Amino acid sequence: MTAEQPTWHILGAGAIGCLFASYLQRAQHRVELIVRDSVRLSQLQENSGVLLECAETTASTPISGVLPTKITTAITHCLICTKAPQTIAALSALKKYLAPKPILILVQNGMGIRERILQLIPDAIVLNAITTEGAYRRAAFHIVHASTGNTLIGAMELAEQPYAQDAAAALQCELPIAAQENIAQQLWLKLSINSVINPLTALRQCRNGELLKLANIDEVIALLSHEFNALAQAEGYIFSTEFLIGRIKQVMRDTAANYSSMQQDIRAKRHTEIDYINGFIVQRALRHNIACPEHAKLFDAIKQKEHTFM
Ligand code: KPL
Repeated sequence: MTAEQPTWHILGAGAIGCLFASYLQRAQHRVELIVRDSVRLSQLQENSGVLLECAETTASTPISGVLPTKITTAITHCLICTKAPQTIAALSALKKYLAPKPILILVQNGMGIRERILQLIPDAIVLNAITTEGAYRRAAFHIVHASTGNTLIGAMELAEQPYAQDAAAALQCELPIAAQENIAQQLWLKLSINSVINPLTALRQCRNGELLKLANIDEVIALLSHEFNALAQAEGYIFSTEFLIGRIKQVMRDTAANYSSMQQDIRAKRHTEIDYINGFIVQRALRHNIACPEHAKLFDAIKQKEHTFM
């Protein structure tokens, strides 16, 4: 490791944040995991870092944890692994510790956060990552790397793509991480998948694969994909509706045994990412005068659920 290697701050100590922290630390990167409060900091210290279960092995990786108010190393590179609704509040607390032109990499579901971060931190370089690594939390700072995947990092602005290349190169570790040129197209594809699977599984409280057994599922997917595609095209992203339908059903099959993140949020009575998934779609569609009644129905239904426990 050379002296120019950055310190990677990781915001969000959930399963994905801990997964990246562990693999980066194991590859001898400098890592600081930003934890919410002193209770969590003590848990991390008592655990001697993060316990990572992977296939047959379970090993602990010492990770340095830091409270948002106690950061001493200016944040130059940060992986943002919080959920979309928590991101702005978490970043606001860190604003005074950010170096000029910080590289902030969003590793989360949903769209619309980048614009809000740029309002808060106008000189930030905000990149997006899409990861298919599967991880879940067994206990505090004890995670299971359930399935291996890959992570793509890219920039929404062409001029910022070199930052994505540098970041992907600087993040080298055992996890496959690469730069992706057309990340925006990939993010829109992911949005189409999340906009169907997440609210439907949350409303039915079922696993992803169980959606395929619903009598009217083909009709529901087709309606949602059709609305989504009209918006995507207006935004300059070209897919065929059949392609979207095929991908959505493929992800339902590939992740059949999983509970989606929104299903888990509703079950745990947590705020969901609906504002940044179907809410984002409905809002963007308004700008183009495109009607998205089926997405609006899902948005309203999830909001109603949230209101019962907020
Ligand atoms: O991204 C997901 C999520 O749960 O948020 C999917 C792809 C639906 C997998 O569960």
